[in-house]
Amino acid sequence: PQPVHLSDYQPPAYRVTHTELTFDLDPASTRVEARLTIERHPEAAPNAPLFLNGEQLTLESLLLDDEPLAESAYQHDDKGLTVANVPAAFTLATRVRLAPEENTALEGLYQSSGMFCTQCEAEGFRRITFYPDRPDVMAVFRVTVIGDATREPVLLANGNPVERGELEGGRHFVTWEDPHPKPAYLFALVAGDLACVEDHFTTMNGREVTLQIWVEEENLGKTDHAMASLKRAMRWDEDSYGREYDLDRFMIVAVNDFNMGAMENKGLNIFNSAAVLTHPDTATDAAFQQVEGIVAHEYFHNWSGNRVTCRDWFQLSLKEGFTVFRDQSFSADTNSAPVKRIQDVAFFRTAQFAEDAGPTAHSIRPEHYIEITNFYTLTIYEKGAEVVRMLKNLVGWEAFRRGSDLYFERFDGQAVTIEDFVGCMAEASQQDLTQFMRWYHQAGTPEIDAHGEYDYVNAEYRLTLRQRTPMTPGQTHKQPLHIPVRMGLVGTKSGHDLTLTLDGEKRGKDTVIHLREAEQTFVFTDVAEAPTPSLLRNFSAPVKLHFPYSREDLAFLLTEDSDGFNRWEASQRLAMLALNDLIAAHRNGVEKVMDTRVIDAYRALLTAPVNDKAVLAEMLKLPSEACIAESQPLVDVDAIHAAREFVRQSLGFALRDEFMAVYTANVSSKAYAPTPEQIGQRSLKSVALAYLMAVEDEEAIERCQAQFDAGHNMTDVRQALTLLVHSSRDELAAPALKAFGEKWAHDSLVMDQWFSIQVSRPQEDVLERVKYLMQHPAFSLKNPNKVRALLGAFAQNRVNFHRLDGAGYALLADAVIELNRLNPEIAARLMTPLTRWRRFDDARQALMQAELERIKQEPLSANVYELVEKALA
Ligand code: BAL
Ligand code: ZN
Repeated sequence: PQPVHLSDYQPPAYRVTHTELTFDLDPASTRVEARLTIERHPEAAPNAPLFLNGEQLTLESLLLDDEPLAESAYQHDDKGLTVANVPAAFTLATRVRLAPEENTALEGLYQSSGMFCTQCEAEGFRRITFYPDRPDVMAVFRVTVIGDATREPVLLANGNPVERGELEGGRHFVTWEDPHPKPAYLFALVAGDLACVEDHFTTMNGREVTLQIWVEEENLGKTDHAMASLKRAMRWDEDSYGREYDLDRFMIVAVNDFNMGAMENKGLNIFNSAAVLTHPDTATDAAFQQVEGIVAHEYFHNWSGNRVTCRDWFQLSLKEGFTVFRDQSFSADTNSAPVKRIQDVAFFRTAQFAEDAGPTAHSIRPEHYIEITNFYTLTIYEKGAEVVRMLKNLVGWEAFRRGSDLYFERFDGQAVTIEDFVGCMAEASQQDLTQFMRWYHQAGTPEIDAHGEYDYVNAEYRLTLRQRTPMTPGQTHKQPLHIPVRMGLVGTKSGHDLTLTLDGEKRGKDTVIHLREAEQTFVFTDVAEAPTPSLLRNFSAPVKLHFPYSREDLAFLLTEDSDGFNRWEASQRLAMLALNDLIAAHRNGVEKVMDTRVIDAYRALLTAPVNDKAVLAEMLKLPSEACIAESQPLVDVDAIHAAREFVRQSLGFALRDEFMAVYTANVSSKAYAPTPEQIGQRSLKSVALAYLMAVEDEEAIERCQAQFDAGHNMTDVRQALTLLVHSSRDELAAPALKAFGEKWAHDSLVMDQWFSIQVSRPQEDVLERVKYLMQHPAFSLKNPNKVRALLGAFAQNRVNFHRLDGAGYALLADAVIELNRLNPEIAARLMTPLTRWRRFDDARQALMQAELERIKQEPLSANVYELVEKALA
């Protein structure tokens, strides 16, 4: 497979103005007729050939202006059709056949649980019909779907239904029109036996919109939260960004087999059922929050993505980074803002930093790719969102909003670039964002080495920041970035934020300093007492910041910092210092000794009055093993696990009564609601129970068992089940797992949780268990959710996946090889942990490399090929 380069971009020579499609659905042989109205671009050469992408299609007929094209007039290969001589304006009609039932890649038109559905982003439409399948070709679509009236009573496509009727042989049809020109990747079709929950929304200009969520009949009781979230998101986008919905109806469909979380097709969002269905009995708080976020994300794409889309796939972050930023802001406004930020950052620093440090590191706007589906990454999405967040903070909300308005107005109905977006921000704010643009071009996580000195005599605090971005594949030389560092100086005696004076200018008690050079020193004057700096508040830039904090400094910031985010940050840094000592002790075979300062800090947290329970819960959580690994020069899986367990148990023993008091105080029999208050209460209770279960406290075991048996809601049940299953006592684990598995055998999404919980346990039997569960009737390699729940979760189980005999790697590689044939996109994602082999010790490196070499011997999909090549380069 050949790479595609951004520098090779050429505007399309031909544009499609109208696309008429007719689908005659059949699982084995669906007929697709397309009639495209095509115009040559005024600036294109008159002899420019017409190219239409098309893959895995059986071409039955091809007409140009209603005349059959001679075979000599066009070329057909495995990538598409090229027609050498075409007029300046014409129609092209094709008829093709395809087999949805054989489509296990879940791109294009496929079947899921008997229903037909589509996934076209990024390049799935070319598996449906011959078409210029690129986002800068935007057409008005009219789509007729013909199906079996019994098997497919519901026939959906984008836009509004304009005609329907009965046909011979028990067939029927519905015709849909979408008045908004769109690229092919936003096309969608769904046909099946679906039931619908309907609601309404009145837009800010008084237009009535019908809202529908289509699900399998048995899931009708699981749509309330998604619907409520949708309505909140619609209102929020009006209030925050002035964006109104633009069709008469907005539909969401839940499907069981889906590669992504969801897809923003115009007017017809298709969702992975895991990203839309919730019920207190079956979904956890985290799932409720995720559904809210994803529903909002897909809805927000209607503007940031659909009305204004990407010129080419190198611009993917244009729509994804902006939309993730929008959904994060929505969730922050709707729930607890500090907790949302803490959770997002904890995830980001674990997962995106790992991507940046590995062989697939790429800039937010990559320069080239082989397979674009490999680029739906944390860098494009989450780092893209961090960059948009920085932009908002740099120019201020008002200018950002003006820039956003300008962007939507100027580029409505167009396919544009990241420069267009940032250009609007620069214009609206009158700021020069030239250096800022480097964030989009430069890969890797910038690191800031900071140190400060207090000069008592002159009452000055000198803060020196030095930035560097490590080399990443293909990018050896990095330039200094514009890094906004939000900060305060906390008086070490008073515990108060000190007033900041920088370069003679009074800055209040919290300010942003701008690091633009490789090294800069900021001199604060009139600093009345020795301060402890609170740096990078609210994670004001996606960087690693190193400051030589002592444990006393951190214990101080943990309680005294006025910035909630940095109080959490102090808790994490303090824990990390202790963990690092214990990791070293483990490696050196020295007895482990718990740092009592951590115990004291936790005790202080547990006994102080509680402001926000959810924030407290986050502060009490230790960094995950994956997060700890990211901070290590070389990952020692066993030492990290042992150190973290040691800290958990030490805290559990030392603070047993405090944790029990917190647990007891937060038990509630109130009816479940996914409110921030209740969620905070449950998470605090869960954290406390986890520490108590770490030491297998007898009373805690009873409480845990009771919480499991009570079955009050899935959040409580899942937490209790996890703790029982992850305990060392099989007499606790086995019956609970069995009971849960039997109770929920009928519910696929709950069974996914059942899979994940058991393959995440630290015990050594996990590998055998994974093999056994792969034969379980509820498991299927063809279902991405199952793959993620079982194999994906296993690959996150660090001690077991990284077993020294290499059996974990071999198991994953076997699955990748099989999935490479079935579903290349999922195969590539599943393989990611193996690509990070350079981070581990020699023995593991060799084992992981050997598995990559074994994968490489296979006839590979472009997805897996690209990843293997990068991993072994
Ligand atoms: N556009 C693919 C799914 C999403 O990011 O919303
Ligand atoms: Zn998106």
